[in-house]
Amino acid sequence: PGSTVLGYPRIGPRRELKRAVERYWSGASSAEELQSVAADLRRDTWAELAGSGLDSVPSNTFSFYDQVLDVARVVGAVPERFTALGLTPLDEMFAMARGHEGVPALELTKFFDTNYHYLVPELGPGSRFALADRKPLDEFAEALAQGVLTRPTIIGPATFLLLAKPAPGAPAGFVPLDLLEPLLDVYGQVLAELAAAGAEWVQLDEPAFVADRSPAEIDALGRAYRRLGELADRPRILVASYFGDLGPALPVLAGTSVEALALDLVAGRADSAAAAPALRDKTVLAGVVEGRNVWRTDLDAALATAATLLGTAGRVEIATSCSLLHVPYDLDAEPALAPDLRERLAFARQKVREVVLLSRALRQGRDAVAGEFAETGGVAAPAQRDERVRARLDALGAGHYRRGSAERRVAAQRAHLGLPPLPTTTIGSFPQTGAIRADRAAHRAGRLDDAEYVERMRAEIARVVRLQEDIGLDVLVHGEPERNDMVQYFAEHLAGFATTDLGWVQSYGSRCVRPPILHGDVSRPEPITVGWSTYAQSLTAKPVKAMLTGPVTILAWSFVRTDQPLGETARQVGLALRDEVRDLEAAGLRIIQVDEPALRELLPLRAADRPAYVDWAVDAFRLVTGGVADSTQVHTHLCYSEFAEVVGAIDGLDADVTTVEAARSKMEVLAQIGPGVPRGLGPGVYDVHSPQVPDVAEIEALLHTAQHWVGPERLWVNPDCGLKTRGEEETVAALRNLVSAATAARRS
Ligand code: THG
Ligand code: ZN
Repeated sequence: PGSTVLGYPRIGPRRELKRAVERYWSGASSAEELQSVAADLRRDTWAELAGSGLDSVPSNTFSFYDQVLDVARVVGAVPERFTALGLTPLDEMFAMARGHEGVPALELTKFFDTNYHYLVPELGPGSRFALADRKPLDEFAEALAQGVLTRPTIIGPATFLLLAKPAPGAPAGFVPLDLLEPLLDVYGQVLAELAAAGAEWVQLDEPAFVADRSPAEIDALGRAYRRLGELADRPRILVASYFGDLGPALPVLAGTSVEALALDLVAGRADSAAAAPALRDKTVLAGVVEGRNVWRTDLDAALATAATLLGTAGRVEIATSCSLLHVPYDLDAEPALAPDLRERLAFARQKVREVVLLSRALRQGRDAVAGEFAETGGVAAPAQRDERVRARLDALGAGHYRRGSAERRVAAQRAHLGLPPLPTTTIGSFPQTGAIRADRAAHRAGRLDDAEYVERMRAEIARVVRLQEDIGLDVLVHGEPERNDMVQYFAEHLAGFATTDLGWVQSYGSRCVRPPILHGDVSRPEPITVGWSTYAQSLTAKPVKAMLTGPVTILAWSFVRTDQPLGETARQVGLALRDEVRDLEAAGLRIIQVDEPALRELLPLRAADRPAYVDWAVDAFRLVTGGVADSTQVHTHLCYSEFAEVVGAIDGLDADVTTVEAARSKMEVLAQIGPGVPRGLGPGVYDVHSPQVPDVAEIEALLHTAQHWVGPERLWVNPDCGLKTRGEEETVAALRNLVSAATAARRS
C-alpha cells in the first residue's frame, strides 16, 4: 500500500468524542448530534493524513467505543440478550459496551500488553454470522466522497476469534476458533463489497500471532488467508501484526497469496523477518516508527533497519509499528514541556511526519532528505543522568531486597498492631466528591493557595477517618482525596518524570488516561505522602494504612525511556519509593500498602520472556519494601482476577497481606492463589464496579467459601478494589454490611 500508519487516535485532539459520547449517554444530546461530532472527527483525520504525504490513509480507525466490539457487530455476533432489547443499532452497541437495564455488558479486558481495553465477544456453537453492520463499508464510502481513497482497517478473522470467549452455556471443549469457516464467509463478503466500492487495499490486523500460539491456531491462520487470498473479488490484502514477532506464523502467512505484511520491527526483530525467504513476492511494511511510545525515532537507525529487508521482501515500505491509538495526538499541544525533553518526543502527528520522511529516504536515498533528517531526526540529547541515584543503586546488596522470616514478622506484627481475627479494611481510595475534584482543579490552576488547599484536604481526611471509625473498620485509610490518577500523582512528585496537559490516550470507551513520561533517572526530591498519612494517623488510635503505587504499575501506566533495560528503570523507581516507605515508617505508620494492579499487565506475550520479567518486577517491589522492620506490615493490592500466570510472582513479592479482586468470580480465584500465597490474603467480598449494596448474608457466604482455601488466621475482609468512583451513600452502606459480616464470621 505504500508508506502508512496502522491506525490513528480517535478520541479527538481535545477529547471531543469523549464529551459527545458522554453527553449522549446522559441524555443531553441527540444521536444526530453525536453522529455529527463523529463525522467531523473522521473528516479531520482523513484530511490530515491525506495532506501529510502518506501514500495510504487508513479508514475505519474510528470507533464510538472499541474496534473489537465493532467487528462483533459487523459479523452479527450480537448475543441475544442485546438484540432482545429492541434498541437502535447505536444504542444496542452501547448496551453491549456498558450494559442496559440489568442486562450485563460484554466483559472488558486488556488488549494484549497495552493499557487499552476491548470488549470480549461471546461466541457459541449456535452463533450465526452475517454481514449485519456496514461500518467499514460506510466509512470507506464516506472518505471517498470527501476525495480520500482509504485503506479500511479491520481486526482479522483469526485474531477476532482468539480474542472472543465461549458464550455462557457453550459446551465444554468449544473454542471460538471452531467458527472460522462461517466467519470467513462474512469477511469474504466484506472484501467483495469493498472491492466493488473501489477499495484497492484492506488491512486485516492479526496481532494475536505475536503471542505463543498452538500449531492448530497457526494452521487456522494459514487456512484463513489462503481462503481470503483466493477470492476473486477483493482488494489487495495487508495483514498487520504488531506488539512483537510473528515467529512461526510468519512463514505461514508468507505462504498465502496476501499481498503485504506489516511487521513490528520495534517490539520484534528485523533479522528474523529478513531470514524469511518466502517474502520475495510480498510487500513488507517495516514498522520502524514506534506506535505505542512517545520517543522521536532515530531516523538513521530506522532507515537501516528497514533497509535490512530490501534483499528479502519484494518491496519495502515504511510504517508505524502498531496503531497510533496508543499515543497522544500532538506534541505541539504541550508548550509547557521542557525544550530539551520536547526535542526527544514525537506524538501521533509527529510520527506521521517521520513515516513520510523515512519513506522518502528509502525511495530517493538519504541524501535527498539530509536536511530534514538533520532538522527533525538528529539524535536528541540523552536522558538526564543522576549519578547519585546510580551510585546508590550500585551499592545495594541482596539484603536490601529481603525482609525477616515470615514467622518473625507475623509475631512482631501481632504485638505491634493488635488486630482482631478477620481484620476489616478498604483498598485505599474513598468516593471522590465533586467538591474535592473542584478543589484540586482550583489548586492546580492557582486559584486556591497551598495553605487553603491543605486545609480542605485535611478536612476531608478527618471526615473519612471519623466515618471509618464509626463504621467500625479495623485498618483505616486516609482516602486519597489529594490524588487524581494514582500514577499521575506519583509522577508529578518524582524527579525524572514529566506530565502533559492534553496527552490523553484512550483506555476504554470514553475513558482516557494521561500517561506520564518517564524520561530520566528517577528520584524522590522530598516526601510525597507522608504528610497526609501522618495527619490521618494523628486522628485515630487504630492503625492507618499508608498508600503507595508500586514501581511496576508506575512503569506500566507511563511512557518509559527505552535507552536502558526496563528492569533498571524499575529499580530506580523502586529506590525512590523505598525512601518514601522508610519515611512513612519513621513517622509512625505501622501498615504500608504498595499497590501493583498492573503486575500482570506487563507480563510478556511470549512465555519464554516471562521469567526475566518476573525477576525484575519482583526485585523492584522488594526493593521498595525490603527496608522496613519485621513489625511493619506490608500490604499489596492486585486488581484483576486471572492469577494463574503470576502466582509465583505474587508469592515472590513477599507482602504480609495481599488483597485481590474475587467477588465476581465468587472466590474462585482463591483456588489459584490461596495455596500458593502463604501469607495474609484479602479476597474482595463485593464488586465495587456496581452501585449495588451487598447484603450481610451474601458477604458472610463469600467469607465462608473463602475459608475453604484461606484459614481464619490469614483471612482479611475488604472490598474488591478502591472506592474512588462510587457514591458516598452506597459505600457507607456496603462497608457497614462488610463489618457486620466480618463480626458474624468471627463469632462462628
Ligand atoms: N490509571 C492509569 N491507567 C489505568 C488505570 C488507572 N489503566 C488500567 C485501568 N486503570 C483503566 N481504567 C480507567 C478507569 C477510569 C479512567 C481511566 C482508566 C478515567 N479517566 C478519566 C476520564 O477519562 O474521564 C480521566 C481521569 C483523570 O482526570 O486523570 O476515569 O487507574 N493510569
Ligand atoms: Zn483494584
